[in-house]
Amino acid sequence: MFNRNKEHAFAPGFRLSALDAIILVLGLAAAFALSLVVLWWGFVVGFVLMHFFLFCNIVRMARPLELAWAGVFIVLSITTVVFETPGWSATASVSLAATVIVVVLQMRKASYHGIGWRWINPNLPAWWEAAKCEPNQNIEAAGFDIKTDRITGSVLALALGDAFGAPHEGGILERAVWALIGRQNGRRRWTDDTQMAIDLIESLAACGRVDQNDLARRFSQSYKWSRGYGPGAAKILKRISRGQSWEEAGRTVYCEGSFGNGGAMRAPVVGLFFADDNEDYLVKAASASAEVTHAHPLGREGAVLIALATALAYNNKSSEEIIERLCQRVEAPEFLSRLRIASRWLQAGSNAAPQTVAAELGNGISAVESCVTAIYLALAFRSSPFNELLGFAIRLRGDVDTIAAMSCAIWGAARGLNALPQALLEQVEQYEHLKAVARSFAEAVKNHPPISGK
Ligand code: R7I
Ligand code: MG
Ligand code: MG
Repeated sequence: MFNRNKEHAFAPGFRLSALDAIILVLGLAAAFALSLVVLWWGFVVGFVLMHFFLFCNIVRMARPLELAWAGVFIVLSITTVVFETPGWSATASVSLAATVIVVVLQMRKASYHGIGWRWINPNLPAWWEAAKCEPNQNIEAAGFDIKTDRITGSVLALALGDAFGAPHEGGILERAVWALIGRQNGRRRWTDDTQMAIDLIESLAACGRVDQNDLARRFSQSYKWSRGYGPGAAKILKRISRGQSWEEAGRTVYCEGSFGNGGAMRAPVVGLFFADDNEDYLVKAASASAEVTHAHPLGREGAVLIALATALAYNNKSSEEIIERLCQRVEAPEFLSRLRIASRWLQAGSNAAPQTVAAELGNGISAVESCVTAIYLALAFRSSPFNELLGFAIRLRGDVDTIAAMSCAIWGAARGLNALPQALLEQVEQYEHLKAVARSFAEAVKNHPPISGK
């Protein structure tokens, strides 16, 4: 059985020790030799040996399920030997049915760590980390709080993607500026992406809904040029600070409002907050949260896609279903064509190169050129370690902080806090404060009254 003791290394997947190999080889030789004497002797030894291999090495079965299977097989074998009923073929058939049942039961467990665990149980690292911290507790029985894990994981992953992506964002000038101001007390500085996500978290927790006036006030009060806001967003927020309404300010810089990705980069927070609510309501809330600074239909639709993808990932929907639901929701053909490409790549399991992703899906500062890219990355790396996702987002170039923030937030909603590398988290500016914000947000999400429609 999977050992939760922290002294043991995390080593899921197929396993074969030298002793296992010796037992298998000798056992098979013995089965062959016995079958030459009495056929069913050889059958019994070979059948048991194959199950030993399946349970211990392939599926890594828990002891109680192994014993249950062995009980069925032993009872049938004894009655076959003593009373010649039900016979060896019935014994084999019933035992094989029992094999299927115990394997399925094992694969449904939060601790499943046999072959294919990355696809079957992608939350295993989170379970392992949690179990490792509390070796004396039975995490499954204690009800591992997956909601808190995923909400805090998503928020902190957003900040990680932002802080680690920021030094790579934009052209040579932006990178030179960041080289000068990108550290805060030796830790990695985060940018507008994280600041606006915090503002949105605090507003949602205080108001229980998207309150655009409250949001405009918080966004404008938090504004600091050194967080690297987009030029249009910076102007809008300064105008709001000077007393202009957000409705007016948002349309004076760009007449239809901004189509930048600034509305989408904070939208994972909306997806988490309304993940258990009516989907139409979530969509309206995401659009309204973006409208305060990004009134353009494409700016708002980018936010809707990111919020919905986060909510679906949080609810453990398959990557196929997530893309399908987004395709059904989306209105702008610019997003739809990119979603179709992402869907094709995901279905084919093809690992598109960073240059191909940048060329076909985009790596720019507009919502159209970044939102589907972020969704694709989160899903393509869903079962991979966090560092692989972050590394790919950096190699993609362009608007790295924002694409990393959005994709990491969606990834974090699926994989949870315990899948995030602690060593990286501790390098992020104000990590302890961010963790406290994420934790109290998780409580606010879990406690807000359900919204069934509107
Ligand atoms: O969208 P926004 O808040 O930018 C966010 C980005 C993220 O990468 C952050 O990390 C930060 O670095 O900036 O900022 P906006 O200024 O609203 O939009 C970004 C850019 O999109 C603008 O500077 C414009 O170049 C472009 N843009 C538009 N161009 C023409 N017409 C946005 N809307 C328009 C438009 O209507
Ligand atoms: Mg930024
Ligand atoms: Mg950016």
